Amino acid sequence: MEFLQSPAGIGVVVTALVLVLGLIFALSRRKSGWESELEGDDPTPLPPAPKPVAAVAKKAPEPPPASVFGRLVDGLARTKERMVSRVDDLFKGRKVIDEDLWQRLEELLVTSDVGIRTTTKLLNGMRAKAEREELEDPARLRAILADSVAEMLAHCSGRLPEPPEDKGPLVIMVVGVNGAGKTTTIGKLAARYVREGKKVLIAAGDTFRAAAIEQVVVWGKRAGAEVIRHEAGSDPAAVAHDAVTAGVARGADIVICDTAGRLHSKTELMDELVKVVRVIGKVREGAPHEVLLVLDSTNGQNAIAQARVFADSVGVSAIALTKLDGTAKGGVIIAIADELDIPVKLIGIGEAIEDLRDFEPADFVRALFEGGGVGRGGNSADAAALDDELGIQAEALGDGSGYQG
Ligand SMILES: Nc1nc2c(ncn2[C@@H]2O[C@H](COP(=O)(O)OP(=O)(O)OP(=O)(O)O)[C@@H](O)[C@H]2O)c(=O)[nH]1
Ligand SMILES: [Mg+2]
Repeated sequence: MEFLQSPAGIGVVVTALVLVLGLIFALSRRKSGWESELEGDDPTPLPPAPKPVAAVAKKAPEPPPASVFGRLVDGLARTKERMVSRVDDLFKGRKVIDEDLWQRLEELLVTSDVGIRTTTKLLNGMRAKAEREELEDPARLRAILADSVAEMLAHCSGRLPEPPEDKGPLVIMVVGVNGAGKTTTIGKLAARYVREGKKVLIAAGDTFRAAAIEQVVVWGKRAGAEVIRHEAGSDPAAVAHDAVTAGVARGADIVICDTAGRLHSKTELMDELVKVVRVIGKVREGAPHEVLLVLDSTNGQNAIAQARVFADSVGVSAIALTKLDGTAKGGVIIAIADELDIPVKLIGIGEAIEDLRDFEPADFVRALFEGGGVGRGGNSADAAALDDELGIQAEALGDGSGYQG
């Protein structure tokens, strides 16, 4: 006590108080993840919905050095479990290839979302091969199945086009039903192009919800791409018009147009997409160069029906199949390859920025039939955290948005 009353003691107490107050002040100035990401390093916050405005771009983050093939194996773990592990169980202990085996294999593939039509085609080919080679060992059928799937998938892959020679931007329009993963795919794609040194503009064409525009702004900052936006509720065709015009004027390499999710069965909403396509074509001849349909693999066979309607309305030129990591329904990709005449160019195997891949059929089949290990699967905690950060409400992705009608 005496020490505390002495000048030296008072000095110590005052210094300690100053340190504690300083610490409390510093902690109170820290921002939440969502807040800091939206504001970036810029001390001035984004203006409230300016018309149209470009979001500030910052350097795209490098993806973490993960084993590329390992992530694919992880991502496909649940589909592998549903399809290939059950095939292995089926063959185990069997000595002959008989009718019962073929029937069970058929049932197994149909219930793995391969679909009846594609399963029949696969099995007819396998039966013919087994007869030709006079096969007796059921285990040999596993390799034949893997080859047949690989052959089917090989016909439906492709690459996104390069920016055209005339120096104008490549225009990619992204469409799909509500919550399929359009905006996330655009963010990942933009980041990839920026990493390759390309100048990217994103059109925040989902004007239906203000949160959808903010979501694009966050992805734009994360990717290092400019975002062209209008106010919520404005005409999506006008946003696309301004974005493509800006892309031409500013010498962008790529313009990616987001659109609001819509139920493929709502004709007036599909007509709105047709208008966006028309307007883009007026600004830049030949555009959009790619109409990318984003399909959610957890929709299984329903994805095929969606693809048919979108293709009839807006002429889909490529498919991105998302959420393969969270589903056992990845077998649907085989049906997509067989039933639709549209190449799958991209696959989504997680929410992280590097989880968008070019679709490589050979790697895909290898990961399914050869890759070992147990995957992360499911909609991970990462997903919830990212949704939180982006301000996405679970109900906003479902019927609650009202947009699907
Ligand atoms: N696990 C996983 N989740 C994904 C993937 N792609 C997208 N998602 C998640 O799916 C949810 C919906 O994604 P969005 O990009 O907002 O979907 P959207 O099609 O733009 O939705 P709307 O704008 O409402 O039509 C988000 O939680 C994403 O993180 C993927 O490949 N794997
Ligand atoms: Mg969206």
